[in-house]
Amino acid sequence: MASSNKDPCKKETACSAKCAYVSNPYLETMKEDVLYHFDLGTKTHDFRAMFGDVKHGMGIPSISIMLHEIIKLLCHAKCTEVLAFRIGTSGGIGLLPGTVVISKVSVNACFDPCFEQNIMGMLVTYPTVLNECLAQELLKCSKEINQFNSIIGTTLCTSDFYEGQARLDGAFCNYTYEDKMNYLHCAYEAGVRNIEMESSVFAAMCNRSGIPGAVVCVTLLDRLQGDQIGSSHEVLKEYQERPQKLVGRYIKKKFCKK
Ligand code: R2B
Ligand code: URA
Repeated sequence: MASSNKDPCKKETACSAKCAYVSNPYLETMKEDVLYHFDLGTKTHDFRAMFGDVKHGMGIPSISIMLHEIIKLLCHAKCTEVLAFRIGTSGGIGLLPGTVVISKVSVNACFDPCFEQNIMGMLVTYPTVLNECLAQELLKCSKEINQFNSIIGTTLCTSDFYEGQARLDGAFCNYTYEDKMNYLHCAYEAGVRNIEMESSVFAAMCNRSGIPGAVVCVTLLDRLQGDQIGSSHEVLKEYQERPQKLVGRYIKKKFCKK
């Protein structure tokens, strides 16, 4: 006779254990959870074996979709003490290109510290302040590396690279050079030091899940000087490695203690 620890009367669900990171009662009623964009499913893959040791994530343009699935994945894998990092590039305001900006908050085009999501016709607002302690620890790490300048600042998150970032070089432009400069100066006055396109939803989802998050982006140009990214491939490549270097060192220091 075969023995089993499983209670035959208990229905198997995709998410049988309670998990601190997700907050959706429907997950517990699902027999299987298919993470469509990753081509993974809880019935076909052993999430815990595959991802149980995962401690961090990263940001991409489809970051909202990715984070929904990453956060559920972390739950299925029963990960604990997770930190999330969005590393990447940005346009700076009043900074030397190559400066790394560690975000203290992500703001929208009106410089408000929130992310608005339209859910079934209703606008829901989520706060976008990032973990202060993590930002300070990253800044300390950058000083230890001592190879490039890093600062803590406010990050403007837009849904467009051209008009959304007040560029004059898009396919359309119905404003003037003066309008652009006025907006960027107002942004600077509001504490904004860089502009990118993922931090708001990243910060909002970190806050909703309780995962401490950091946004670490290098600036590729100073938007007060122009709109085109004109540095050489080699220079841009080296710039792009800076956030990776910084977060890499932080992870090593924090999780690889001898
Ligand atoms: C930074 O760079 C990309 C646009 O070039 C975008 O993904 C971002 O946030
Ligand atoms: N990424 C952005 O979103 N904006 C820039 O200016 C540069 C990189």
